Amino acid sequence: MSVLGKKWLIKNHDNQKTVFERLLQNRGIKDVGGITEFHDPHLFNDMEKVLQRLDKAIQNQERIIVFGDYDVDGISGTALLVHILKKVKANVSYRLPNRLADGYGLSLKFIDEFIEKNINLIITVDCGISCRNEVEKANGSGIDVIITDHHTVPEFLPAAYAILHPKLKDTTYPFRELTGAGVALKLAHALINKYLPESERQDYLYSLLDLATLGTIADLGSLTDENRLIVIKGLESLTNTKWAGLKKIKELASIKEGIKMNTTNIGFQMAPRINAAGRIGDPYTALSLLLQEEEGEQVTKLGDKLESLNKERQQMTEQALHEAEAIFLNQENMPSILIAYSATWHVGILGLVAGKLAEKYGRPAIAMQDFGDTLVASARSPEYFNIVDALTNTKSHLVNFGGHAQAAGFSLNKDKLEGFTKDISEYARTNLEKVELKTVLEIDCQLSGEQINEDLLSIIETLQPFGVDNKKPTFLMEGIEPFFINQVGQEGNHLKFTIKNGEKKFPVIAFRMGQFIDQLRQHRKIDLVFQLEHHSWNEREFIQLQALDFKPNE
Ligand SMILES: [Mn+2]
Repeated sequence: MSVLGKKWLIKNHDNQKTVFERLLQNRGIKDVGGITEFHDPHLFNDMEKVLQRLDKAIQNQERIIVFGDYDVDGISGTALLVHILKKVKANVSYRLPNRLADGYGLSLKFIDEFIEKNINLIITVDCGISCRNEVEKANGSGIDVIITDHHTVPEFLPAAYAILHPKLKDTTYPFRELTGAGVALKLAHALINKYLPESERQDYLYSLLDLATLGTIADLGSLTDENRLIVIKGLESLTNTKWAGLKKIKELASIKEGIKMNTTNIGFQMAPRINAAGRIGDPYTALSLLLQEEEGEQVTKLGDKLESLNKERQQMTEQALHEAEAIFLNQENMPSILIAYSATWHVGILGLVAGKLAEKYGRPAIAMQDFGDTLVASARSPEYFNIVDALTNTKSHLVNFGGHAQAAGFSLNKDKLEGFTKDISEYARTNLEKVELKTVLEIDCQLSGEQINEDLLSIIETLQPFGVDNKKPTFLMEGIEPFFINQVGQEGNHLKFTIKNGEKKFPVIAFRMGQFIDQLRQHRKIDLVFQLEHHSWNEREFIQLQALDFKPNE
């Protein structure tokens, strides 16, 4: 058994092929090139209609409101659309819901608010496709609604003035996997082409790409086709970003200006800071920061606020996780579905807690905030269990529920908790009976020490950016000898050692694996799963293995 208790899955055993051929085959691609030009924004059926309506609004200085979502995708999509609308002199303002007070999406009370504020035109970002009632009400009050969204298309569409959505049934748009910020980018692109002089177009589009990239990565967009191009160019743009707010967030994450950016910088350093605002604070803290035109006091103030929210979010998540684990680890057998609730857990961190539990224990997990009479819940699940099916099966206990196969949200009255727990536990037990409850570690292929060299590393680099549908290449080496084993890091959390395979030696870093030092020392030979990277030390650059898991070689 591996030290992390994971099931290792080698995707490619075809030794006739080169490592690179196997990496391409595993990703379902023939070459790494991909598309080099953005798709024409006019391939969206309604784009021309949208441009004409916006032209009229700009000419007459009608009041436009951009209504976004409170997550990174919604916030960065809103920011980029507001930037371009200001640039073309539209009379534009913006509105975001509060997760706690308003919940997701456009609700009727916002339409009342917009009627009162004499808004003429609403443009949604990353939401709206399910808002039939709200659109109807807006229509009745003489407000036009343009929907830009990427969420699951319902059976009946809202009667909006126009809809930009890559998954509409009759769409001619060639790529379906744009995120909310990606769809907003396409509208921005069309506006740039229509209003900006040709000499400015390319630079301005380039400057919006870093915002679109934040949304694309944070929303786990498939890094293929146009998303891949957005992210490649957006990461370049972010290296020396034009926006004061993004500069500040990079500074808070200790990322120096001019240093080449990667998807990990965004996914683990920048996006969590932006998300913290929408999770446990006010999403405007993040949006206002992204909208700042110049560096200065305001940027510092908003940045500091975001940083303290993010620290608080981290502490809250860790504390809740600790409390949840204490419940399960005290039980004799860990249940097939993990269910935990507390009055002190904030709604904004429930998804993070459930996600971490599901990932760590390889089974569905539900985290709930207890409001006394009601409970609000987030559920996460590994790919072998459909959580929406499970909730559908137990819906007689629930007030409402919704989501995807691996992530859902719901609420229930407390007097139903016992019945719900019993039924969904039974459902999970039955459906997971034949499943081995282990998280799977996918491995591209096996390697020998001789195959690890600079050529292989440069080949791997051509596959970047890494993310959804294009994971960073992961390898296995069997029967290797570890030596010079040391605990490193402030509390000895990490391991550093050297491995020998054939004649070749390589340094290895194993983050958060300090606790396994004895297992490493006890065995003369191990099997190691790792990724390859460059590491520089004392102005020298060398190849380092980053360990993901290991087990004794027997
Ligand atoms: Mn989204």
